[in-house]
Amino acid sequence: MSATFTLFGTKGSGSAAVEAALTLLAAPFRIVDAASWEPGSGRDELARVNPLAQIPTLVLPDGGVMTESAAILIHLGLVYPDSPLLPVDATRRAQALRGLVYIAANCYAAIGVIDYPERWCADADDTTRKRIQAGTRARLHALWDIFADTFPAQPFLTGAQLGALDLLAAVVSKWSGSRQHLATARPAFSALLAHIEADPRVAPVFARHWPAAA
Ligand SMILES: N[C@@H](CCC(=O)N[C@@H](CS)C(=O)NCC(=O)O)C(=O)O
Repeated sequence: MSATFTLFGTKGSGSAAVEAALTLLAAPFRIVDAASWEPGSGRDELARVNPLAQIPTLVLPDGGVMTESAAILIHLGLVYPDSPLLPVDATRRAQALRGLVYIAANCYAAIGVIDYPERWCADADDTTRKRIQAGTRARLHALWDIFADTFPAQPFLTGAQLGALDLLAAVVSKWSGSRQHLATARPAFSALLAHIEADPRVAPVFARHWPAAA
C-alpha cells in the first residue's frame, strides 16, 4: 500500500490526460514508465496490474487498480469534489460524463483499431491492414467533428473551468491526424484544444509528452 498514486504510462500516450489531472489536483503521484510496446520492467509490472497492459493504468492509494481513462478521470473528480475536474452542477456534469465516455468509447477505441488492425481482422494482409486503418482514420475524424458540434466551449468543455473533459479531448485528439483535420474542419474547436494544452497549470505536462509542440 502506498500513500500516493502510481501512474503507468509513457511519453506521448494517453497517460498524459491522467498525469495532467493529477497535476491539476496537486495530488501526490509517481510515474512508472511503461507501455505494451516498450519491453522492460515497467511493462512487466504494468501487465501484472492490468491484463490488457494498456496505459493509462492508475494504482490508487488504497491499492485498487483503475484502468480506462474516462473512468480514472471520473473517479478522480469524485474523490476530489472541490476540484474543477467535474462540474458541480448536475446538468453540466451530465454532459461532461457523456463527453468523457464519448471520447473513450468512440475516439480512443478507433485509435486502438488504427494502431493494431490485426487485432480486429483475422489473417489481415498488408493491404487489408491499410484499408482498415484508412477507414478507421476517416471515421475518427468524423467522430471528432461530431464531438466538436455537440460539446460547446463554455468557455472550456467542462464548463467555466479547465476540467477532465478538456484534458481527455486535448490528449486523445493528438493522434492519427486528428488535430490537422480539425484545424480546417473545426477551427474554433481546434483553437480551444490549443488553449487547453497551453493552460499554465497543465502546459508542462503536455510539453513533456509532446516536446516538439511545446
Ligand atoms: N480503453 C482504454 C484505452 C487505452 C489505450 O488504448 N492505451 C494505449 C496507449 S495510448 C495502449 O496502451 N495501447 C497498447 C495496447 O493496446 O497494447 C482507455 O480509455 O484508457
